[in-house]
Amino acid sequence: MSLLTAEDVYPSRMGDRPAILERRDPAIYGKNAGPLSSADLNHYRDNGFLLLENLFAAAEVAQMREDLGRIWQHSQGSQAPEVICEPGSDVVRSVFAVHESDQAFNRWSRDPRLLNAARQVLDSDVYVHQSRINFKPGFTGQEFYWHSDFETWHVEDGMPRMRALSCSIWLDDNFPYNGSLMVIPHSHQYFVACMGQTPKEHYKQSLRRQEYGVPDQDSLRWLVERDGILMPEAKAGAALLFDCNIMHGSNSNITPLARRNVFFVYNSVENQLVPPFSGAEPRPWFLAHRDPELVVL
Ligand code: 6CS
Ligand code: FE
Repeated sequence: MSLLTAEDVYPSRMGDRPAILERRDPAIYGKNAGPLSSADLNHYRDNGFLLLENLFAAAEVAQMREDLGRIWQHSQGSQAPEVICEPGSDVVRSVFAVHESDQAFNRWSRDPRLLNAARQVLDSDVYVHQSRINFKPGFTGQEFYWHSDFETWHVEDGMPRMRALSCSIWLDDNFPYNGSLMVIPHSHQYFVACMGQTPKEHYKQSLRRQEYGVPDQDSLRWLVERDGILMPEAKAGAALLFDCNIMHGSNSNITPLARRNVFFVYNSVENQLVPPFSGAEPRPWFLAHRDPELVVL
């Protein structure tokens, strides 16, 4: 595929009318052997996500919490652009590119349990498109409004097709009441084209609270009327694999119970980024890895 001629098969933020388009890519790319069973693959294909309970042992969760604690400490008061604070406060919300800045998270991002699952679903070698820690602390952790990650990665980063998989590793028990992730099952089969032009350097605002690239209410209603909303629940140590285009979001966390997670996005090497479909400058390295820095895992 030439970088100059990549066709925009998922136009979004082009006008003043939303639209729901059919997905034009498979969700499961091959029938390869790997850690996921055919029942797992079918569940992922039909629903757009797969919950792997107890993927990480208690000792690994304890180690990852320690690694995360170190990042939390370093990020306090940091002016680094990878550190994102909650809207309207200086509480740290997310830290991006931890697989680059921290050796321990670099190792976790290469964990064969995750990599082999990603390779199996995407049927190719993969690299880390984005990594982040979401802290969602007790009392102060704010919501993430409904969105498809792919919509942003396509418009703002130039990810051409839906051939990426996110993996969220849960470092706390996820209950219905501590700001856990909600997904609309099957929504990955539709692309909700959003309204409005993307402002310059939108990411500086959107990572605290997103305003562009958010779906309209009628489209959300349509998706939820068809397939409802699910909130996967599991103990710390679970990992949730989810398609890059599934519609998801989460409520704020007013409980005392943190909901920390580590998030790695694996993209197929056959789906490398092209210039953003918005026509704007690409977002910075810590949000979207581009050639020539690509490290195939
Ligand atoms: O803008 C992004 O790339 C990120 N924003 C959200 C709300 N979710 C996915 C991704 O980490
Ligand atoms: Fe997201």
